[in-house]
Amino acid sequence: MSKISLAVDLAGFHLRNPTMNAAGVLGMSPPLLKRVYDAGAGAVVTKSIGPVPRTGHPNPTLVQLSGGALNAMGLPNPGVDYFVDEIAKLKELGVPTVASFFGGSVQEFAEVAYKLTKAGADALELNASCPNVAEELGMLAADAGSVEKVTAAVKDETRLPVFVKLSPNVTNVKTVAKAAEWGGADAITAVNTLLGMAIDVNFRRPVLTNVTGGLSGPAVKPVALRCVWEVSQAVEIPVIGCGGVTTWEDAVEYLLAGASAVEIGTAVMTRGVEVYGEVVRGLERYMTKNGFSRVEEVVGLAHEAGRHTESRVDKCNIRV
Ligand code: RRO
Repeated sequence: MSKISLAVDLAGFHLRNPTMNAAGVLGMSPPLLKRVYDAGAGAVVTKSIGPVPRTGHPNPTLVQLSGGALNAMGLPNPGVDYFVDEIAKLKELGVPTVASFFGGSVQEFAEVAYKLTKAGADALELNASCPNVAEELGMLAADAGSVEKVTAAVKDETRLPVFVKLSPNVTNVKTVAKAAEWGGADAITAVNTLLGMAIDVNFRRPVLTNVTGGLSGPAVKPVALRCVWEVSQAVEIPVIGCGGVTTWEDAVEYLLAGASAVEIGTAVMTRGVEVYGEVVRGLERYMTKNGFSRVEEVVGLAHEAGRHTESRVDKCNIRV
């Protein structure tokens, strides 16, 4: 039997295996992200970086729930100019780095992308979907036209692969994914956190100072998996699955749904960075047992079995 390769290529960005951390997990410190890589991830993703430093929301910004975690960090970051040196350090450490970023306008997105490219990032993840800044920045991913415009402006400023990270908090994720593809996105990351809230029964008020936050972890997996399924039907570019991956079985589900790679975030809180190696080893065993020699052979396989699940709306020739 031919030797198994776990390597994947995302629009020219080569990964030794199809796992990365989800943006925000373990922040952006080079030594911490190096630990993710050393633990087995194929590449690392930074916390989202913006044009200027932001302190984020006041505490509490994170609450652990039975099915995952709810956060309203509020995009805390030191600003792109500070981060230029951190990218250089990650390069020195030999860690393939995806720089996640955001802006408050089309122009700001483009400027940050330009700076991150010059700094030496290997790929960019355009965060169109932070759920925690609705007032100031607007939730870009809710508007397909804006997603297309921002993506096109970013693509004009960089030669790097651009992954556009979408929100599950929309009526039709396919429409937004298609808009990103029209704007020139090289891949879609599906999806960011699910908007939610928690209330403290003793204080009788919301736990998070921001009131609402983004839910992540096992509870969101069925929603995120459905988004990957739909997005992979709507676009030709690769899809990166994100949402509640904790075990290798979760990762395989995402591949079968149409993802070419997965991002693992909240599981680090419960399983530590070892989760990356565990998922990779489990995936390798699964491929060996089932006779797959390349990850691509697994991608989207469940669609072949699921043709009968096409909805009546899809058959009605509605443009997505
Ligand atoms: O910083 C945050 O509050 C945050 C971001 Br940028 C994001 O993309 N997703 C999320 O759940 N929280």
